[in-house]
Amino acid sequence: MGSVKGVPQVPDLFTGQDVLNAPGEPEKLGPGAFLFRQYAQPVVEDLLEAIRVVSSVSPFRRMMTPGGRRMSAAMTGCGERCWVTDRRGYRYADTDPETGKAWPSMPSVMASLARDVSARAGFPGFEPDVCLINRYEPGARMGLHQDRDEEDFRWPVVSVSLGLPAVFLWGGLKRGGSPARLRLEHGDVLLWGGEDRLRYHGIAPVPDDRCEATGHLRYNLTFRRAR
Ligand code: MD3
Ligand code: FE
Repeated sequence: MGSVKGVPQVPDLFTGQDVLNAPGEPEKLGPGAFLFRQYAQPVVEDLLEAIRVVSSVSPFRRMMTPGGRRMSAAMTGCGERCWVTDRRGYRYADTDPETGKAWPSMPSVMASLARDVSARAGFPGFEPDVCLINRYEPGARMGLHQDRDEEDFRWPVVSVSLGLPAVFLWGGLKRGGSPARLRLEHGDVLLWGGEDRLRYHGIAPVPDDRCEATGHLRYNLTFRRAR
């Protein structure tokens, strides 16, 4: 059990978990949107190691949009399939177009975190078949978009932020209007389901900074059920 000077140590009799380290209640951002601040903190190093393993098989690459622009975030992924974009369009692909091989399987630390957080947010039985991994260098961004290439929008999307902080832009169900801004930090977890599943969202240009965990990089993991 952890010990913090001056704070009584009260074990949680029901879960056996140290109360001081127990994950807090999420912040409710909308009817189906939840922010679990620091939820991934206990496994951040394992997640970063899992990213190294995945990207040693399927390297990060900056993909082309159908409009012919290269995305500023580099991407890779793992699971049964992964989201890709090129001149032909956006889609889920069962093999990595760069390697011609299957995507690496999803490391268990990733799958467990996604299942665990979705059950807590009221989405039991979520079994992601995709973990898309985005890597941002300072200045990289992601414009406002909807995630709508999945077959069944009843499943939520779970996102984990690692490394440099960034401002998440969070708009409405229709294009237009100025989005709300939310700072996301190393270890924060977001979940979007239900009525909020098709909200427009994006990432403002990542400020130039350094951090202990990743140097000058921000990573984001998004867990989805594509089929
Ligand atoms: C809200 N990634 O990969 S994660 C993406 O930080 C993506 O890399 C951003 O948007 C990133 O598609 C934002 C937060 C997020 C992810 C999925 C959502 C928010 C969402 C789906 C629906 C609504
Ligand atoms: Fe998205």
